[in-house]
Amino acid sequence: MHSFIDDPRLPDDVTVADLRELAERLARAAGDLVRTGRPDRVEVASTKSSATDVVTRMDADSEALLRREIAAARPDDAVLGEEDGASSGTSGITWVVDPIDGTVNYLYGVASYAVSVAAVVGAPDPQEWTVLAGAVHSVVDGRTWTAGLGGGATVDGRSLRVVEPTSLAQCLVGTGFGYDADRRRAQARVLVEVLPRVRDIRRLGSAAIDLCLVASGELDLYYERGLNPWDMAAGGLVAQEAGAVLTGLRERAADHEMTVAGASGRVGELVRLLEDVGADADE
Ligand code: LIP
Repeated sequence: MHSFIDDPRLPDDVTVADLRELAERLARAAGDLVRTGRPDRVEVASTKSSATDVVTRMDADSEALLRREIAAARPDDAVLGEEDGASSGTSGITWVVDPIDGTVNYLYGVASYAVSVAAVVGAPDPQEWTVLAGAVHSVVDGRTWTAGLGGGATVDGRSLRVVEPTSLAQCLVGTGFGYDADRRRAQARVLVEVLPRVRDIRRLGSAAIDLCLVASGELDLYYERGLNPWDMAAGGLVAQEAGAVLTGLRERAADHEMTVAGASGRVGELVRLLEDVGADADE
């Protein structure tokens, strides 16, 4: 297993454990803001890729807090955030943050939304970077998943290890849908093929939490097309460090085209099914 203790990309002044502790502190601090600052009626501040791809004032405030805290703790690091994009750094470490993952759930008050914080080296290309540490803080129930590369995964300090279900038909599978109508139509077509072959489907609305639920055994598998790097950077490491496989389709790594996560045997079955039904296309 690669040791980042002697990796030249890791600055001398920090360890993976340090980054993991900071990621947890950052995710919890932003989560506290999101929790305590949620108004009775949340307003849409703006939209992005479609009229349903919403941004709230709290998305912006949460990311601003994350950026302030990162600048205070590690001023030479870069940041890539969902709302304010990329800011440069000189240390080689980039913080990849989603200030509220599950924004529509936050807007409606549905209890599945999180703050996701990851530290990577090798940015800006997600296909080239390595996630060193991550934390996902579930705002409503207060749980926090963390992971460090080679250091395992925990939820609220409890170590996690995925268990292999006996068959695909026994698997509880999480998924999600995009904001574009044509993509949603294609995703529904894929769902028609997946649903009868698995135990059941859960569409919980936050990729970061979905990936962490795979790590903690509350989902057996997860797949989604169209994730952004900040949706999956921290949760993907948590899943991997809990023993799950994180992959794309057709020998690709997990990326915007497709992300699949779960115990190795069952992931292979789901990957083959998704490939057969063309789940990495919007036709
Ligand atoms: C969300 C993802 C979720 C997906 C939603 C949305 P956001 O991210 O975490 O998995 O199904 O459509 O993209 O937009 O709330 O940060």
